[in-house]
Amino acid sequence: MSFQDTITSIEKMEIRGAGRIARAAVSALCEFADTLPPSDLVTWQQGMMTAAARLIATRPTAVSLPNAVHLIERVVKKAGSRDEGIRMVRERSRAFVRSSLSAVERIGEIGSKHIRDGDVVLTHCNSEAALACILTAKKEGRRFSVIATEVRPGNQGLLTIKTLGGAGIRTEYIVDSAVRFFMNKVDLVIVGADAVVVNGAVVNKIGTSQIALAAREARTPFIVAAETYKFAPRTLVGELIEIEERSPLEVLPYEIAKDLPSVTVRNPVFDVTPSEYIDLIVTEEGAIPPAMAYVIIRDYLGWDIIEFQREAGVFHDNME
Ligand code: RUB
Repeated sequence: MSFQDTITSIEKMEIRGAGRIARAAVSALCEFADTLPPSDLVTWQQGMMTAAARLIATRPTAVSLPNAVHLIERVVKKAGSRDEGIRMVRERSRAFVRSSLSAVERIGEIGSKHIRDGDVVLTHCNSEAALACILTAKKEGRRFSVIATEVRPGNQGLLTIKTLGGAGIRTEYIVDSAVRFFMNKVDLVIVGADAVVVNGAVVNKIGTSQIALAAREARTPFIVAAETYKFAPRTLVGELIEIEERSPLEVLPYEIAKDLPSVTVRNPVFDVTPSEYIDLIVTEEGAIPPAMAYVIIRDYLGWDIIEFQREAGVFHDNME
């Protein structure tokens, strides 16, 4: 797929889900590195950085996207020549895709342990990390059923029920507003994440926080499945995660909206679930309580925290 095709597909949500977006972005940069016309190193580096910025701008909420793109930017900056840069980008991009896929598999192995025989598991949206837990539990021979939400307005629930149905898992498909109605029969909620912030709060598909609230009220465990590259390092220095708001036309067709000039349709597509409502975050490095999110950012993400603090102006030399 060409660089421009990837940009368009992410914007139109043909490529969607935080992990898939990250893998598509690094693959697009790999392809782009090769196709830039012959030039000196600096021009190539500038071209790559512009492309990286365009990719990051496609969807603002999934932190996996800037995290993955940043890995490529780092090798672009380090390259001693254009050829070396292209080679390093290729290696880094392939390594990221490989490690992302194996992270999802590992999360499946760890998260599946929380699903017991006879459980009813509720999931929201279409998360490959959350689904990995469910599919692995099925492969391991456990007998359970799933409740999957519809996920208005994008209907990502359809993708989820196709995967669950394809795996022969007994599934009930419900509208988003029926979650509380069913919560008392749910044993476990598993969702994915677009971002995990330093205090352990999780940003995921709109509606996730309402589900967490209902789960808390019913004393139902609420688990998040998230690769470490979804943890947001910039939240260490007080940056907030931007919540994407998409076109009102995804919610209400123009034919209806045009006759209602006083009605404004709002379409935020993610929300924030506070850490108090989350029992566990399953990463490829192990399952952690949300309060340990800082440790993941510090120890596993490989980001230079001091570099961030300097950029944000919160670093003092005596902290070194
Ligand atoms: C997708 C969504 C998913 C997370 C995690 O939103 O909220 O739960 O991205 O998915 P959208 P994964 O459909 O708007 O991209 O585990 O696949 O990375």
